[in-house]
Amino acid sequence: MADNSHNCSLRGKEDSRGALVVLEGLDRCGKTTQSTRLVKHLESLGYSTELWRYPDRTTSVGQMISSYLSNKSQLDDRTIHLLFSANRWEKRSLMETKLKSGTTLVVDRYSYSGVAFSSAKGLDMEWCKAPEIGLLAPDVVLYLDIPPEKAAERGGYGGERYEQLEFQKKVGQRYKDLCSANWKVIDACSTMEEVEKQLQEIVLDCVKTCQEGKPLSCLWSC
Ligand code: NYM
Ligand code: MG
Repeated sequence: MADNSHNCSLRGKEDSRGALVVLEGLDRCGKTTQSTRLVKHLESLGYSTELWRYPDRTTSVGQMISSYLSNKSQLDDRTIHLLFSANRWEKRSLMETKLKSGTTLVVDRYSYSGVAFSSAKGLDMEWCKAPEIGLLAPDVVLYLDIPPEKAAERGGYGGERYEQLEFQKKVGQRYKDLCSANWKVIDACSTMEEVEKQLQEIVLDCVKTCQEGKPLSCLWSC
């Protein structure tokens, strides 16, 4: 029998990488503020970190999405769903390269937003998940939990499509259906500092595990 111990000890080093950290939640739950603060914190500890967000409105697909969200264009529900997904696919290989080079990515919204928002419109959840299969799976999903009514009170919504209380209630329900083992649910009604501290603890742990060596995996297998 071949002795695999040498291979096993090598595996850790080969799999050393940055962490894929995703923040999810309803509009106005504080994701953008918290992801920005989290990146600053990781950088201050010396970890190579980048802040990403979806939709990435800078690409041509992203511009179509942005125009739809600001009600400047109309699109069929399935069409816009596939555009959101394409917007993730167009960044997939860069995402893999960055993670493998040791950079941690803190991502403001990901596939779960895609599935939660589109299925809240009435599209079948499995149909919504299908185009996301094969994208990189996050190491942790930080769900900033807030009652839709509370989110609506926070300075109101910006007027983009989907920013309506009744719709957000449905989205919240879909997120609950999607919640799985690698999700951490954080009470987003706590103070900004409390939320920040909780996120830091969870993420630091995750970053260290990935640095020690953890293979990348794909949605929706875990
Ligand atoms: N959204 C976001 C989707 O409907 N599907 C997706 O795949 C993603 C990533 O876009 N209301 C929705 C959720 C938000 C809106 O996002 C714009 P943000 O984070 O407000 O820029
Ligand atoms: Mg928004």
